[in-house]
Amino acid sequence: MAHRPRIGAEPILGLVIRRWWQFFLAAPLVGIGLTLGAGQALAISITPPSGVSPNGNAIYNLYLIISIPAIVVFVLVEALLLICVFRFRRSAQPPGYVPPQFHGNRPLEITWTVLPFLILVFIGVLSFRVLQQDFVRPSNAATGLALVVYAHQYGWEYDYPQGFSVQTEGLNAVQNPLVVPTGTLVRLQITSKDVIHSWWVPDITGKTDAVPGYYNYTWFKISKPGVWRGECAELCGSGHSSMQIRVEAVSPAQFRKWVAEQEAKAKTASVSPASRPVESRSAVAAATAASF
Ligand SMILES: [Cu+2]
Repeated sequence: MAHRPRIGAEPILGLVIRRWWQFFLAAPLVGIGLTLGAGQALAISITPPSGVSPNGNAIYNLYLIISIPAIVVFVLVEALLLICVFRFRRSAQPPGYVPPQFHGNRPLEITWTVLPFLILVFIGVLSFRVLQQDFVRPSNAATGLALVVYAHQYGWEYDYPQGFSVQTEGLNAVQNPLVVPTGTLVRLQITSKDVIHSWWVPDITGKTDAVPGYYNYTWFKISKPGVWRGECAELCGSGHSSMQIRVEAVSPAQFRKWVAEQEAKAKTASVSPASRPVESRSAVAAATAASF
């Protein structure tokens, strides 16, 4: 029988020491409870947003599918660990007890090698299939609106095919959102003017790196009007945390109205659309401009 210390003058501490294993078991549950409670209070979810664009939604579904083997493996491993720790603990065995000695078990070893391998292959294949969809450049015919995005420390510039641009600097993305029409496939051609950044709005799509001298593509097709926020997802300097993104989806009619306003503003300000890549001004730009 294990020796149990007595602390009569300190009943709570004594209780903790006498029932240490119960507290040990309860701690993770209390931790999970506190995390969920705090998450709810702060409106934080343990799952990603379900997505207002097909590719964002595919990432959400991927997360749910991968969670199934992850939770099964977690529960199995933790249960086996706790069973071994408590059931076969030294203090529960007679003095001089030596556990049974095993020297290999081929079926068991093959199983615990092959099974995790198959689970990882399943997760890997599924992840590559879903995530690469984000970076496939949509064809000109499929694209409803082609934008060119320039990242810089610490803001974004969105060049519209109609000849004007929306610029954000740090936190003022709230006043200068990227406005797009609903139900339209929007293609982003993303690059950077200085260091590597990453364009990420979790409700809409995955992360797309903005790399100097290189163009990455992503796309989205937002199903309903609304405003969604995001941020630069690549540590890019001291102002990284302020490099906010705001996307506002409006109906095609409202979008046309907004475009007309921006064109009028651009005319009066006589903004020069310098250093735009060739593609944005070419046939694609003309085609997309004509559609709005
Ligand atoms: Cu950045």
